Amino acid sequence: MRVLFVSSEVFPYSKTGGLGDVVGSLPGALARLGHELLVISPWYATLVGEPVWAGDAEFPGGEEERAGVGILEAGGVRQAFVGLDDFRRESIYGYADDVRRFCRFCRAVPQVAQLLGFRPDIVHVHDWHSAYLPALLRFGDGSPEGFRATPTVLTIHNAQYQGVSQPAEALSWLGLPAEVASDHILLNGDANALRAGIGLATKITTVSPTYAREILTPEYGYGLEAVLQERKDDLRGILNGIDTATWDPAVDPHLPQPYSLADASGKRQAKVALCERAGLDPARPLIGVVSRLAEQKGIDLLLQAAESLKAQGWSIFVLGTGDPQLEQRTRELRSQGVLAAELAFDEGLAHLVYAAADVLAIPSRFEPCGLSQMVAMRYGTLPLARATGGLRDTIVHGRTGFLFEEPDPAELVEAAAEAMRCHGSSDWARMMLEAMAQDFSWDRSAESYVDLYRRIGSDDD
Ligand code: NHF
Repeated sequence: MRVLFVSSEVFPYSKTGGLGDVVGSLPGALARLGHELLVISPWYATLVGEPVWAGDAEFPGGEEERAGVGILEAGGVRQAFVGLDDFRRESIYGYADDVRRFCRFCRAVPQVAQLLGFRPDIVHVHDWHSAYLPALLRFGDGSPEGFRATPTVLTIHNAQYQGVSQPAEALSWLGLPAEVASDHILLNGDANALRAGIGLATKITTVSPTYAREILTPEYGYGLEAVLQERKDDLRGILNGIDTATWDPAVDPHLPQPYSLADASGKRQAKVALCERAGLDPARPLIGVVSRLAEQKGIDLLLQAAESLKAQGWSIFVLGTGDPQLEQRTRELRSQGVLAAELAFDEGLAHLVYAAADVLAIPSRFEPCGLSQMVAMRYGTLPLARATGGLRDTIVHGRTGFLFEEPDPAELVEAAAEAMRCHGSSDWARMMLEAMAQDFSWDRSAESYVDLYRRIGSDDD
């Protein structure tokens, strides 16, 4: 099958979070199963890599509407990058006109695929940034021949971010007629990209079975629960995998000494290296945090619990950037000696923390899938996590990690106390081995996506 992926992020070219990781590794797994993949993403000023110029794609919407297209090929997957002046900025997101920027990107996508001679059997879009594509393919007047009827899949990586704007503006950015808004785009008076994708994609997936159930409720649906309920029969949770070649302690170049299930002594070396760097005592058990510093991730809960965790005997090391208030609180606790932290986005240091920590804290309020717990387990680091979304689906309490139910610092502290009692015992060693032996590769999930694509193709679902 020919599958077109469309995403705002693709690792290693662009990434702010797990979306980039997933779109960076799932297409390769699909290609290994024999499918033909093209991934289209924006050509940011900050892009990592040097695409080869492939020409200009003209797309509907006025004289000036043309995009420069660059291509690269890696791991059996073709990558196309859409060059628009909108993407020549310092950051990927965070601008008042983000919805307009990604509407324009979506409008260019069919023409970019056409320029490259790629006629997809399936268009697979990810999160709100590309969620207007099903509407554009169906109702837009500029899709190249054959694109209009192409089946679409929308994967929701995070239902909280929806791409909201004024309805009249969205219609003009997309070049769509007004009746499309009332039927498919409006939610509570606003134009909502994710709502449009949910209503119009042929199938919808999200990144874990538990999150697929959770988003049907007001607590996790962020206002989309009713639309999702309507499409319940077309919604499926498929667990993410991780790139097991990148995340492999046996060959990880960021570690002082590689290690594996057979000989985990390099894990100790990693801990010594991190503790030296951070001024921590390597004899104490270590809780690591590698996360966006955001309310979603429950970082506020961790910071509230930090003193009690320290009193239990833990050291804490936090790596991440994000919400200025959470960054400030982290700095305060660091200056009080409660924890160590680096407020940075540092891929190499993240590898070291995954290896060095005894426990990785993931106290998320919601977690569509979560990748860090899978990485942690592969590195023999036991997750200490809130039982939600993909965390619930991938961690077995008392066997491969420690789970707590409510997003409450007291519950986090209690679960950490259980982990502390277990630490150093033969149970701990057994848990580490079981965690390291888990298979979080993409192979199984990639097959689930192929199964979904096939069902759409054969119309028997
Ligand atoms: O793993 C990739 C990621 C998820 O839980 C994560 C999230 C955003 O919040 O699917 O997307």
